[in-house]
Amino acid sequence: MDDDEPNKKELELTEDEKEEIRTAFAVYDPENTGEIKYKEFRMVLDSLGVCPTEADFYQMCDELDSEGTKRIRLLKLYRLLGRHFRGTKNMEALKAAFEIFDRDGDKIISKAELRSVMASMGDNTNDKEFDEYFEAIDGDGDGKITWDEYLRLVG
Ligand SMILES: [Ca+2]
Ligand SMILES: [Ca+2]
Repeated sequence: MDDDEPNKKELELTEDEKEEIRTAFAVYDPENTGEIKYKEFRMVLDSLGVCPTEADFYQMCDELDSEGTKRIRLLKLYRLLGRHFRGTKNMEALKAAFEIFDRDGDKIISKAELRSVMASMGDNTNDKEFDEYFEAIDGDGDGKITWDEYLRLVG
């Protein structure tokens, strides 16, 4: 039942990464039960440098705690963090791409910026399609794409 994840190979952790997770986990699981509470899970994530938003955190908990025991199991954590670590590996490249879009460097991609970069890449969507595309990325609808919104798109 645990073998249905696509791209499983790509998401596999290295031994070093597993060790890092195990060590962080063990701090909150001194009795080696293989399980920790949500609150402790949050601290494990912090210590691993994974800082999800509140909403993302609870989504992770839901995903990991499919039985609803309010506990996070180490074995499931490997899987989830595999995805996350693979993501951070590409973080530099993602940042670089973001900076291409963010022409004036204010850490926000405006509609005009996105439009002009897409145009320079030979994009020929019409205004209506472009608006729809932009709205799909602009999660909170404020007309600007933040780093978080961008990550949601590419991540
Ligand atoms: Ca900008
Ligand atoms: Ca926005």
